Amino acid sequence: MLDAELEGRRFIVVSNRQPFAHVHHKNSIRVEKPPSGLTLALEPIVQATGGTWIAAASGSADKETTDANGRVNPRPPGVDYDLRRIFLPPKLHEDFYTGFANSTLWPLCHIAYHQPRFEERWWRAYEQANKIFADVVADEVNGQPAIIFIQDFHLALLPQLLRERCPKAVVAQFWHIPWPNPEAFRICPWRRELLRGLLGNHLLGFHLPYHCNNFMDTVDRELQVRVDHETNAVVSSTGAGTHTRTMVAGFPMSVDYPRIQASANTSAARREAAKLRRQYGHGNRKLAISVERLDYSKGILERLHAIERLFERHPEWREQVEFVHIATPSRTTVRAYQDYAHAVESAVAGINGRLATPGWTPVQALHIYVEPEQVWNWYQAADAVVVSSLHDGMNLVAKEFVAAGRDNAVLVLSEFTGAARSLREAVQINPFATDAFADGLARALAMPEEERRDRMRRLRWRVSHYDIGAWARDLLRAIRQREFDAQDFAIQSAIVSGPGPRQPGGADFPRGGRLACAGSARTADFAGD
Ligand code: GDG
Repeated sequence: MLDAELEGRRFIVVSNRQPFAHVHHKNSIRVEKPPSGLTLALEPIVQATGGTWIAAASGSADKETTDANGRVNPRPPGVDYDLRRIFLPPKLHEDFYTGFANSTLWPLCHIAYHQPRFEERWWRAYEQANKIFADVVADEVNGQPAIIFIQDFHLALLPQLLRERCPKAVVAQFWHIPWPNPEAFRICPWRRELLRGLLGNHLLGFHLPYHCNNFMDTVDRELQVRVDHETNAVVSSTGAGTHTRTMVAGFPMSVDYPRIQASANTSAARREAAKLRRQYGHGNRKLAISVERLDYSKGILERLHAIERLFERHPEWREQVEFVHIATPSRTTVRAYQDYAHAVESAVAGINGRLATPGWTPVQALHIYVEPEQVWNWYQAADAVVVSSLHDGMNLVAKEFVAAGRDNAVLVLSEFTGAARSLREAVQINPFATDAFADGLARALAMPEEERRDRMRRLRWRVSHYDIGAWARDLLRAIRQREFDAQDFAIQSAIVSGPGPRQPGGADFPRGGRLACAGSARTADFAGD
């Protein structure tokens, strides 16, 4: 199905994070997959297209498992695509990844109450790392037609660097995190460089039309470009009378619904889920869980406050529910993440110290990495999953739970996630409003069986009708459409007055008018984002 959209061209995914790492374990080497929604969701697409994935190395045994051309060789069993690794010098990687990506761009875009830091040295490393990625991608493409699909905020400069070096390629990028409003973004000293880098894309995707609008408002404010709201495109001059056109569109990302559902419904998975319920819910208590990277944007402290408030305002739930929070350590080299992990540990200890009784621990914290299949078993075991993000581009945990959870389980979901736009049958909460959050938890726990089943049935319909396959197809179709439009654009420009932007209302986007390309139009039909 996806092959048809590619029409024989190579499909190259570029991200900082690799889909798997090789690590030394005792006396052998094992393959590890990162706790990343991005790689988990994209892997089946690269697998289905037999494409190539280019990413930074991260595992202790990556060198030994990579050949002289940078490719993982041999491929691990079950991997049907090439992984080409980039080995960034350690200091450069630290300044690029720990510094500019995670301590500058991540807080800047999430507006999540951690002040972004702007260090000149980190910025230089970010530029340098993007250039190294550009060298490797250009070498891989080798002047041939290809679709280059760049991921996320680590590689904002890469599209522009590739435009000249890969003239036959289509360059597209998906930005997995929110795009803030222009006022928030303008504090970044290198905002114009970042925006120019992103306008090297033929197609730039966000999860929500809301983020697209923020992005277009930002370029409108910061650069001398023409923002065409009619066709959702930004036309920028590249000098010498030539122009580039970047289509901006919303594609709400989703999950591999059939695979997750099938995995969580095997008899082995059900047995494991029952075991988890016996172990953590003691068979008769409700079991409410959370799954996330240990990250301040996920609102873990806010959730812990609400849980404590639940037991104050609704004491009938004492000894009747256990909260298990699975938070896999993340970005542990970033100071803010180290401090946050300590704050979470001490908040958990505080709640348990104040409320635990013999045989009942209100909150159990598992700060460990769990295999993906076991994460899905946890969803199957849970009576409720609680997602409390302060701001989240999408949040795939919510959608995974809908795929893997029981028919009578409840989703409690922060209204500040992208997922909340479509998952309307979740119990939606504001993580900042502790009392109301606590009441939302009580409502979810006390919800009658029939209502729970009805809500879950509707949620399943929404996620299964717009899963990761639909997302990938919509993106590839939009890329195709963008190519046709570019050809049309060149023809018309030549007829009218040589190269130059067309006026709004041209045929760039036949349906035109609203911020909805293939992705968001489908969403309106199927998922309601
Ligand atoms: C970014 C954006 C956007 C978590 N713990 C473990 C584990 N996970 C997996 C989950 C899920 C993924 O990590 C998390 O995905 P999210 O979407 O919830 O959040 P981010 O990691 O922040 O992802 C986000 C996403 O990109 C995709 O565009 O939705 O808004 O911030 O798949 O299951 N997986 C395993 N062990 C764990 O302990 N195996």
